[in-house]
Amino acid sequence: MTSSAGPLPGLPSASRCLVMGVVNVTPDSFSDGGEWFGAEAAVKHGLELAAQGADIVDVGGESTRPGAQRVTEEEELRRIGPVVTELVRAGVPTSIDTMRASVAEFALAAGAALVNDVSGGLADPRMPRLVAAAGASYVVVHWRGHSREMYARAVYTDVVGEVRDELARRIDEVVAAGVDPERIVVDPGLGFGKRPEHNWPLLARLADVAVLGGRTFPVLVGASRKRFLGLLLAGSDGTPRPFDGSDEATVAISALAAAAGAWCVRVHQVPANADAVRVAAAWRGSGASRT
Ligand code: PMM
Repeated sequence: MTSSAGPLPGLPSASRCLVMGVVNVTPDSFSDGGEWFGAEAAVKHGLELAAQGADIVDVGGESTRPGAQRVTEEEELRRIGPVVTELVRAGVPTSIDTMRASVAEFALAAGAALVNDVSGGLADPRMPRLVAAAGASYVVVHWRGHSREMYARAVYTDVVGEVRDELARRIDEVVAAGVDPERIVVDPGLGFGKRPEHNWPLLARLADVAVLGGRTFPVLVGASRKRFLGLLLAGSDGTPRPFDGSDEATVAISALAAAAGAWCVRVHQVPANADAVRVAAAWRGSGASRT
């Protein structure tokens, strides 16, 4: 796998793994819900993430935590609208984290460079055509259903093989809808319809996840603060680490994923992850030469 996939328009080019900082404009996202709920606080946070070294800032207005209820389209637009608009105006490469074509359409018109659709085009069948018509870049995430039902569908006999097959089918469909394959990023969807034991093999085999239908795609990894890290780091009494207690583990994943050739890591805390991807780039770069 290579992290130097061709440059995606409007996004920094990938001579190292990129860092995507997360701004959840939600009262209930699973690790930072409520913190950046107001538009002003969310814009300020996005600018801070960019100043700390985020290459892209990902703005979302709907929580996808397990069990979450959907928000209305109007509410999602109300949440993300001013935040995307202001970040773009400030020159920050911005992505929109949404499953709704209407929300993506607004964000793209406002200047967002990337559509990050955790459903890979399954939640809103209009999404792939919209992305194609806009000529936008598209993160296709592996997904098996909305938050309410996602654990019921987390049943695999060969998680890497099944995720690859299902992602390959999604890619065929979005390409058939007109999306340029050069603008597709794939994401194994850690935690989306996956239990903790499913996430680890996907991470360990990122290079396999990248190669679908004979083509190598840039890979995005979203492990930051996810429950499987809290469970890994549980105390001796079995109590999972709280979300913000898994930031160091997130940095470890970023270093490992970047060293394995990931295109981008999506994280809540930028500075240490920005360092980690640089360490990985030096590590990968010197692997090519003998001393
Ligand atoms: N995870 C979340 C939200 N958006 N997008 C991509 N591409 N990949 C992910 O793994 C992902 C995502 C959920 O995490 P959050 O609620 O902490 O943002």
